[in-house]
Amino acid sequence: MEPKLNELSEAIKAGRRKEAKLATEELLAAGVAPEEVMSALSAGMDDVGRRFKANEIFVPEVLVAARAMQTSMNLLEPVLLSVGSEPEHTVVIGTVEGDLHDIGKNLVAMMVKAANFKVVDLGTNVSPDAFIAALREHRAAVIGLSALLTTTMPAMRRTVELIRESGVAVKVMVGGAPITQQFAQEIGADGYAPDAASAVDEAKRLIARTAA
Ligand code: B1M
Repeated sequence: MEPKLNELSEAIKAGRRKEAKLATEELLAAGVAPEEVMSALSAGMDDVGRRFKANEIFVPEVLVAARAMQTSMNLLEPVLLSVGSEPEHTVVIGTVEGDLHDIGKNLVAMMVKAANFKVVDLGTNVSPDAFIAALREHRAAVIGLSALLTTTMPAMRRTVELIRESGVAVKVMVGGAPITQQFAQEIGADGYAPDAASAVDEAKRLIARTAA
């Protein structure tokens, strides 16, 4: 299935949505693990990121690639979702105020859902007030904040500060390309994850710590 996985990466790079959809369907129908399909998607998007950074492509090309990736992710989601028991814990997740990037956050949400958590996804450009209101409404055990821009890292810091001031008891997990373990500690987050798979482990670790 290697050529088909490469074909999928190429379709993402070129933003060919229909091709990406078809390749994803074929890979899943052939029984390829969704995690492997996800790696092919990420490889395509990494290349898009590199070319965007080098000014070889611009926002419109990035957007069509992002849409193609989202189409494939929509097909992967039901396959990843466990058909197990009722979720015991809720995770509220969103991209911080001022930031419109959601592909990584969606991947994290998908993987966390697949690990049998209830996920409340608030989307992008989420204000601290909206995060806090959702935490109260859903009695979440964990909140996940995503940021992709260095310019929205202060919004992440502010969101953590306001969550603490609100007195809501919740574990805060942060992530996103510019976020580091050191920054997470600096802003008083409880946890940090560099990628979607680690975010699942981190959410579990934070919940186990609450229970202990
Ligand atoms: Co944007 N953009 N973008 N962009 N964009 C970046 C982030 C950038 C690094 C590109 C570059 O210059 N190399 C750069 C930021 C530079 C910086 O801050 N230092 C940048 C810029 C500058 C901008 C604009 C300002 C461009 C402009 O308008 N001139 C603008 C800002 C808009 C805004 O947000 N206000 C902008 C716009 C866009 C698009 C709308 C075109 C599009 C977003 C589409 C969408 O998300 N729906 C876009 C994209 C796609 C990118 C790149 C190319 C790809 C991001 C991505 O989806 N990666 C990106 C370059 C890059 O990262 N290589 C770039 C794939 C994704 C799977 O990875 O999101 O890192 P990632 O998520 C990972 C981990 O980070 C982690 O797990 C994920 C999966 O493993 N993770 C978490 C993420 N969230 C987590 C949360 C967790 C835990 C882990 O816990 C809660």
